[in-house]
Amino acid sequence: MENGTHYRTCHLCEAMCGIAIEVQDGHIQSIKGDVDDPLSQGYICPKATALQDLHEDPDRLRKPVRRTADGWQEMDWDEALDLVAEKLHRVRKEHGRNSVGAYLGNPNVHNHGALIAGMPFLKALGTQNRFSATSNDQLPHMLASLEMFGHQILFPIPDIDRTDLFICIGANPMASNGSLMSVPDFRGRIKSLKARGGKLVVIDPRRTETAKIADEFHFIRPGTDALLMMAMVHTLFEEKLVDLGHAEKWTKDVDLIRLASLGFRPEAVSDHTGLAAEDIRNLARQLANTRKAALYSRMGTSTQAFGGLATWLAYVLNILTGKLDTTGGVMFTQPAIDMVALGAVGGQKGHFGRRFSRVKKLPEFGGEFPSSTMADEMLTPGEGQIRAFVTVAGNPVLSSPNGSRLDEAFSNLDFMVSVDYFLNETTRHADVILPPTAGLERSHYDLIFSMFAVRNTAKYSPALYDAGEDSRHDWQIMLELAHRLEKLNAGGRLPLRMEAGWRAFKQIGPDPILDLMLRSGPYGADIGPARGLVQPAIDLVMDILPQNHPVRGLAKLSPLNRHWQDLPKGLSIKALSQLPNGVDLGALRPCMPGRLFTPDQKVNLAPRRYLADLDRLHELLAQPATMDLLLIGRRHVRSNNSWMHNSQRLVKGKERCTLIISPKDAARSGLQAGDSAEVSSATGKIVLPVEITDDIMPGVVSVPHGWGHDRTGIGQSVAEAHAGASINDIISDEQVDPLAGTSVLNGQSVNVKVWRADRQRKRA
Ligand SMILES: Nc1nc2c(c(=O)[nH]1)N[C@H]1C(S)=C(S)[C@@H](COP(=O)(O)OP(=O)(O)OC[C@H]3O[C@@H](n4cnc5c(=O)[nH]c(N)nc54)[C@H](O)[C@@H]3O)O[C@H]1N2
Ligand SMILES: Nc1nc2c(c(=O)[nH]1)N[C@H]1C(S)=C(S)[C@@H](COP(=O)(O)OP(=O)(O)OC[C@H]3O[C@@H](n4cnc5c(=O)[nH]c(N)nc54)[C@H](O)[C@@H]3O)O[C@H]1N2
Ligand code: SF4
Ligand SMILES: [Mo]
Repeated sequence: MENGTHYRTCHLCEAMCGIAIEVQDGHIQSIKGDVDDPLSQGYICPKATALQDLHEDPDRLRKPVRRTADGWQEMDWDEALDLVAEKLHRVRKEHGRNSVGAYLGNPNVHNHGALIAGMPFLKALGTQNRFSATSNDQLPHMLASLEMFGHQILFPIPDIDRTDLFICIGANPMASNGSLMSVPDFRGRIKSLKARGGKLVVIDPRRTETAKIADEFHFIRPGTDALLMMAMVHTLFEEKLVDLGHAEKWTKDVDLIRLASLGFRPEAVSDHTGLAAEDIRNLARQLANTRKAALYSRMGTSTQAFGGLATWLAYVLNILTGKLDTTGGVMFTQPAIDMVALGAVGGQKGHFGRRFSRVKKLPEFGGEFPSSTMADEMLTPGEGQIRAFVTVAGNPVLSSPNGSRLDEAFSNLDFMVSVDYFLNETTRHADVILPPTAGLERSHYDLIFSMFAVRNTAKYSPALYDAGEDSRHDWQIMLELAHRLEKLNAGGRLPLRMEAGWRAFKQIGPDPILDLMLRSGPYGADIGPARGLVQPAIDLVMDILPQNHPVRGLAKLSPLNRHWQDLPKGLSIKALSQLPNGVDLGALRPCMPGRLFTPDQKVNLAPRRYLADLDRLHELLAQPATMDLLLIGRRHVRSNNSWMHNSQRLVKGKERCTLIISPKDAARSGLQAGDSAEVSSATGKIVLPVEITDDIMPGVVSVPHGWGHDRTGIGQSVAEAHAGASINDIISDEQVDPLAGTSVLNGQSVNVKVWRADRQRKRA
């Protein structure tokens, strides 16, 4: 590797910050923000520098390992891949294809190789028992987009750089750097917003880091956002503030929304939400009366008992006030690889409720069942029970509700394999762990988050480090397993052309396909010259891709795609390689109604399943406001879901896995500064230090997720020394939002009491 500066994109979170890595004699000297990156313009958060720690981490697995009576034993790749394929095949043959379960975790989405190879891998697994982080996360956004716009990933993104009013509900972008809104340097962007006379409003049960830079802040009782938003809708109609702007022509059922809102006067929801009626009215008035305004909602409003309704209503409020698809409102990103269009061409606009899970009859979304029912499917005997499991880049023991029950479920399987480079709370249950390369050892292109960014940009980075002969990328592991499984399924032999297809795919890897996607995309270079060399290989690959694989749609797209004629052209991997800082494709642009995917080309403002779910909201309102202590989550800028805790520079300093509690509730529980608290629910109990502060609403306590590294048998020395406790050990997997099956990660009831040291016990 050459000495000098290597530019790439940080792949840890959705913000896609550009980084500049200084390398000397093969060693990283520094990791800094890339001032020439068109999206992040030099901003990075502290996690970027920890990419070096991840790369150099001695605890990171680099060879496959197998569990034996004498501990973990290294294996050769071929031996490991053969063994895994054979075990999975055997279970499938004996117990049917749904006896294999699969969970795909968050980092897959930051990995274009895993995304491209993921579909043939899942097809080869052939199971309907698929799960992912989606149902602990953005499922309500996907369902609302599917029902209203006809496409599961067509998300309205705040045009934050041009808006004059940003209303942020249930999100903390100062810590998270945005989600379904890739927004590096949120602080800087809010500073600019204020400098142009704009305003930030935050609504959250905790006075978060984002709330602290807001011009207006309101506490809200967890789980009541749908009531607040319905009352805002009510105000819009009552005060004749509804004005859809150009969306009027292509939006239907406005009157159904008016009727639905009738029962939700601001006065009626005030007690439940904790907001004064006049404040609710003012929120609606500000949104309506500010021409460039965007209302944005995220984790706090999606992963709760009324997450489906609240997320839908956030979209509705933007539409009723004419903010959809307008400058400074909420707009649709038009990235260089348009996964929205590709998905549509491949018949992948999304689907919901086509089948229901075996045990709890929960609906599938996009072919996945809710993660809250994963343990049910493993632990409940009968036809279709999951007996073998595959995890790829996921740690559900810490990230899904009722982690202890998942511990039990995973430890009772016939076989488990994890594709992951850490021995952690989940992978410790595996029989074989297959460790992929880490971020700096592979090329990078943000297929997914480029679609959710506040600006159109594109960037491709080659691998910084050569991965070496004896390592495998995620995509290689997936393709190797898929190929073996398909072969076993076919009785040991595949037709010659299929065999050639697998070999070609493994040989070319994902990047030529990425190149084709770029060239055939809206800013693409002419497809012609690209075809020459790789086309025969790609033709073979097409043959083995599932019928609905988005890549199959490439042939039908072209740089001359009707809706995109005015865009700059010329992108390919080669072109992007010459622009290592990335390329700016401009601010968000209006693109409706041309980008609607509903059959009638109209926004469906009042889908039936949402109207039907309003009965539950009426019931909530009819009951007195709860007096229970409600648990919510939080994120910290130096933490990343359940991992990156093995980096000393990230975990150092003040303990972060604490219970945040108000002085009032602390006094009621007899808690004082310096104490530890036992937080319990019907699901379990955890112990953690308390932080007593007025920054949280009385009646609410907050615990971050992703901690709890004190389980036995994990191999991350730094993380174990900063173990913390797992919030998901006290979150019930019985509670889901019935609308979509999303986990209720915020707003469950808990009890809190003082914890005394003599009761301490290490977890099994
Ligand atoms: N209570 C509560 N629970 C939550 C949340 C919450 O707010 N509150 N948030 C939810 C959300 S939004 C999410 S997205 C989920 C995340 O939860 P998961 O999807 O389960 O993922 P992570 O916790 O990020 O764990 C990532 C795993 O992938 C491994 N890994 C990292 N990079 C790679 C890679 O390149 N390849 C492979 N093969 N493995 C890799 C890591 O070692 C780690 O084991 O957690 C959810 N859980
Ligand atoms: N540093 C860091 N960055 C991350 C991650 C990380 O783990 N660490 N994870 C990444 C991932 S996978 C995701 S999905 C995104 C998530 O990004 P965000 O959605 O911004 O995530 P959170 O910080 O969890 O913000 C949720 C907020 O909702 C509030 N809240 C809880 N319950 C309620 C409620 O009932 N109503 C309202 N109105 N608010 C409520 C919480 O107090 C919290 O402030 O972050 C990404 N970025
Ligand atoms: S905010 Fe931090 S973790 Fe996220 S992409 Fe930027 S540098 Fe990486
Ligand atoms: Mo997430």
